[in-house]
Formats: sequence, structure tokens, C-alpha cells
Amino acid sequence: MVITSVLPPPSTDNNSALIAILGAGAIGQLMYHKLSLCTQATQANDVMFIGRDKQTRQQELSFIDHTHYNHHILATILGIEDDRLTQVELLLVCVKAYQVEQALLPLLARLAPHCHIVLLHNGLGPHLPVTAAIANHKNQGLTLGTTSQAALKQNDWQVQHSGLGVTQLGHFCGPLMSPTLKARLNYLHSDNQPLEWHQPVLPVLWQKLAINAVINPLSALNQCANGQLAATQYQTQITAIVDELVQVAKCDGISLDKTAVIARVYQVIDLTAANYSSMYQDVTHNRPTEISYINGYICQQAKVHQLNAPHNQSLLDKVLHLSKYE
Ligand code: KPL
Repeated sequence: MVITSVLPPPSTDNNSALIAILGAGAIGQLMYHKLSLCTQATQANDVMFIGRDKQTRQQELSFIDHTHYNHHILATILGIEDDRLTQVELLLVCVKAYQVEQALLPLLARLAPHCHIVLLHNGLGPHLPVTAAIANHKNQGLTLGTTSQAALKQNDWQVQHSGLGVTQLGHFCGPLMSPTLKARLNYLHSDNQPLEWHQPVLPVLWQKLAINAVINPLSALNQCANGQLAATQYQTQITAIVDELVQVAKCDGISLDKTAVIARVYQVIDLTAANYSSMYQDVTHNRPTEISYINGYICQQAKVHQLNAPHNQSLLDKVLHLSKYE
């Protein structure tokens, strides 16, 4: 059953600090709702999207939470020429990995000089050019993160929270995030799962990379739901993918326990059994995939360390071949 409530648009205070979200895909809209629903009680309007257009506009969003309650909110999508960009103190980057550099780097100079950036995408790699760019904006800090919360876009502005999961964040470079902003981000928790902060954060991201390196390409290539990957026919391949990843991570200074990583991969396969991975959906809808930042990142780092990663390379080649965009 879907229950509907219509919330009035919150009031706008032109001088307050803003939290902005770059990327209005399923995860971007989920994060928007989690952060803005908690401000409805106080009528604060401090969460906005950043759009691609010059002009700022309002957009009605619909969000079906995990209890099937349907929330409607009028959201502000800031235009790229809006002066309020300079008040953005926290930017959550929820675009796909392959969009991060192009979408974020030109924005950095327009945000508050002390704006804190949070990257929240699948895969690894974009943090390297972002770190280099942020070095030119000495007061801007960078936090990296990952989420296993699942959201499904039902149409452009309607998202369903389709799976509870954990969001894990950790400081990466530059000034630390202020305690006030950290407290706001706690609203990203899912109902039974608090937001986790990890220091260092890279081991957590490599662990998530392993989950995506197995589930995403295998589900896309075999056109199956995540749960079907628990079948014994995939066991040898899954072990080989993780084995290569653990060796590459080790040369990158990240020590992972192979048995624990494989156990976690199977746990996520089980927890998300009915879901279709983001790569399955990208391939099905003829969209670009994040393969170059998942298995591609493992192959790239393998080359740096003069290692071979044939299983990851083969998945990379096959998915690139499938997708007309890459
Ligand atoms: O992150 C995911 C994705 O689909 O990108 C997993 C965890 C594999 C869930 O489907």
C-alpha cells in the first residue's frame, strides 16, 4: 500500500549555509529525501540539488520510503549561475563515477571557500583527480564514502527506497568536516543501521569495490538478479576475481582478508538477492556503465604494480564490448 502526504515547500533563507547534492539519480534523490525530511519539522530549506541549467527552478519530488509511505517535496534545483552556490558548505556528489571529474571540477571555485566535498559513487579512481584539484582550494576538504542502500527510480522525479543498507564515510584529504555538518550527515542512516565513519576509509572502499567487481559485471553479463550469483557455477570465478583484487590492493597498501571479503560478497548477494545491479540496469537501458572504475580500476592498479588480473580484465573487456558507449 502506498500512503501519500503532501508537504508544503519549506521557506527559503537566503543567508543560511546550504547542503547541495550533485546528481539527481536514484541515490542522489534518496540522499536528498533523507537529509531534507529531517528539516521539514523546522521548515529549514538548506538542502538543494545543483542542476545543469543556468536558471534555478523548483521541482516536485516523490519519495516512497521503505514503509511504502509516499512523501512529496518541492525541491530547489540551483542553476549554475545562482549566487547561492557560494553558500554551499557541504556538497554530496552522487553522480556516476565517470561523471565526477567533469561535473565537479568546474564547480569547486564557485562553492563556499571552505565547502566540504563528499564523493559517493561506485568504484574507485575519481578521488585522484579530485584530490589534485582540491589542493588548489586549500580550505576545501574531501570525504569519500559508499552506500549499500538501494533506491529505484520509477520515473525522473520518483524514487523508491528499495533496500536498507549501510552508508560508510571517511575523511580523505584537506580540512576535516565540521562537527555540525557531520551531525547533519547522520540523517543518512537507514532505519536500523547508523551511519559509519571509518579512518582510514580506503580499505572500506576496496571492500565495496570487491562487491561491485563481482556482482555488477556477472549480473550484467549473465542478465540475472543478484541472488542467482549464489549458484555454484559462479564460485570459481568469484574466488578468482576477489583473489586478484586482494593482491592488487595489497600492493596499493591495503590489506584485505580474502576469506572475509568473499564472505561479505556472498552476504550482499543474499541481502540483495531480488535486486538487479546498477550495471545490469545500465546495460539493459543502453546507458554507460561504471565498469572502468570497478574492474577497470583493479586492472589499472594491477598494471601499476606489474601484476596480472586476467579475470578482471576479461570482465572489463566483455562489459565494454556489450555497451555501445564505451
Ligand atoms: O552497489 C550495488 C550496485 O548494484 O551497484 C550492489 C551492492 C551490487 C547492489 O546491487
